[in-house]
Amino acid sequence: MGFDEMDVDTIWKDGEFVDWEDAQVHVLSHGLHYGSGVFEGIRCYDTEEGPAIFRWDEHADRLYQSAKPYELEIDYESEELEEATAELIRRQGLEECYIRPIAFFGYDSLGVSPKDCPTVVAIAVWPWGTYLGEDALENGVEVKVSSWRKHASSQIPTNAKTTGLYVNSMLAGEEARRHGYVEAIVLNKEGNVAEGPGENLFLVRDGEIYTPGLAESILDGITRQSVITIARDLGYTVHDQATISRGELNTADELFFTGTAAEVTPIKRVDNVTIGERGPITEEIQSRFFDVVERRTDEYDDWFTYV
Ligand code: PPE
Repeated sequence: MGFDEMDVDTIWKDGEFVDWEDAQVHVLSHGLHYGSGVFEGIRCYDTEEGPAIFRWDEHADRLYQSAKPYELEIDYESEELEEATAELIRRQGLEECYIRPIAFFGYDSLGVSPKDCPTVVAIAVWPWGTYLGEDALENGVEVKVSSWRKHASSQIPTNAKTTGLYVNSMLAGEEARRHGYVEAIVLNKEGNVAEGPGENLFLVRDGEIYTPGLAESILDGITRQSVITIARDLGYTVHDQATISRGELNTADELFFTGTAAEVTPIKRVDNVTIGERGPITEEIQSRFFDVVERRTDEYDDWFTYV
């Protein structure tokens, strides 16, 4: 669904609330030419206490951390961006939505060096349903191991959520979809499992849970961190610094993706190998995750900002 079909009309840009169609940038903006921006994806859930933003602080921290290697100065405090986001949600009467803060080098001059290019900061919110298809959460998705590899973390900081990185995700995801799959799994330079184009990956074997470690060219997903905590609190052993070989995908008892957009999505097939319908551990974690984010439990209340 395109933005024009959505009931949203306001964007926060550089300190002001502007009409949706006025949130423009120049075609010679640095960020457009060189992918020199950082962004976040955050969800706000519909709860009995009203809209609740999930893990604002962690997302804001990651935004500032992502900007550091690029010396991209973000002249707004987390609290200011959080208040602007809450105001966007209130003004547009949204009960639940996706939140997209972005900061990038704007318009001044071109050339790889951003020199005097100012930082543009914007936040948009809009309704965003299930990421990987209507029935993905229940029935799982079919994925293809991509022929594209993830950037090595010696080539680009893969733990920074940088706009330019996502052409790699696009190549992997579109390749998978051209072959009839819903999503890709991307291997790292060593040929081990990294993550999806926009998701982290978890594997279940013999009742224990594994997810690639931070040195495997992954984004340290906030859903990943939340699922690790939730799974441990449910009593599971979670190996969160695992190295997972490609072959282990085939012998997994269960596989699932995590991400802000993807939430907790089971994987039912990898290439020609059937993993199976949503497994019991995936189901337990997924159901607990939705109980948490939709606030059907009092636990983890410090993960939420009520709008
Ligand atoms: N890895 C990548 C490469 C990634 O883009 C995401 C989020 C994750 C892992 C999971 O991170 P987290 O959201 O903090 O749990 N992908 C975002 C972008 C999706 C898009 O299509 O745009 C997201 O889920 O918001």
